[in-house]
Amino acid sequence: MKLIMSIVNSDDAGRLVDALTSAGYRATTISTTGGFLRQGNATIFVGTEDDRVPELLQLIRENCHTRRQFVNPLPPVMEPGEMYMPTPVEVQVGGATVFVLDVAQFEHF
Ligand code: 2BA
Ligand code: 2BA
Repeated sequence: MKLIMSIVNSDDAGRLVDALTSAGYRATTISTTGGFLRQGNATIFVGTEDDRVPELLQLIRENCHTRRQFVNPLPPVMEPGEMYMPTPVEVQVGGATVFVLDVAQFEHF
């Protein structure tokens, strides 16, 4: 058995969970925050059998889209009287960041 942990854009999470449950997967979603952009994203956990992982990855691929976003980098430490003009930096975010973990034991009481 595997535990698939997917970090996805909040806008894609609902559609992805619908697709997963329709395909018979069980899923749990938690609200998370990206360390770099400090914006909300969603982390979806799915525990499933090894042979269902490829289909699951395909569903993630189909339902999560890549976006380009502009961010202002954190300002440097300033001396008194210095001025800082922030230049936005373009980053590519998502589709999805997916970790596939081996499950040592699974119980459902
Ligand atoms: P954030 O940390 O908010 O990162 C958003 C996007 O900013 C990233 O998109 C990446 O393009 C860029 N980025 C992140 N850290 C960077 C850095 N140190 N230097 C330069 N650019 C950086 P994605 O790679 O698609 O990641 C989307 C979200 O997935 C991330 O949000 C984070 O919450 C999570 N994530 C991605 N890789 C991860 C990893 N290896 N471990 C844990 N979480 C990860
Ligand atoms: P349980 O199987 O007891 O699951 C309770 C909650 O535990 C689930 O809430 C989900 O958050 C989490 N969970 C269970 N198995 C999981 C797994 N393999 N991976 C990740 N998270 C897991 P809900 O998703 O709201 O489901 C409530 C109940 O609805 C479930 O109780 C199950 O009886 C049924 N159910 C869930 N998904 C289903 C599906 N795709 N088809 C048919 N019945 C489903």
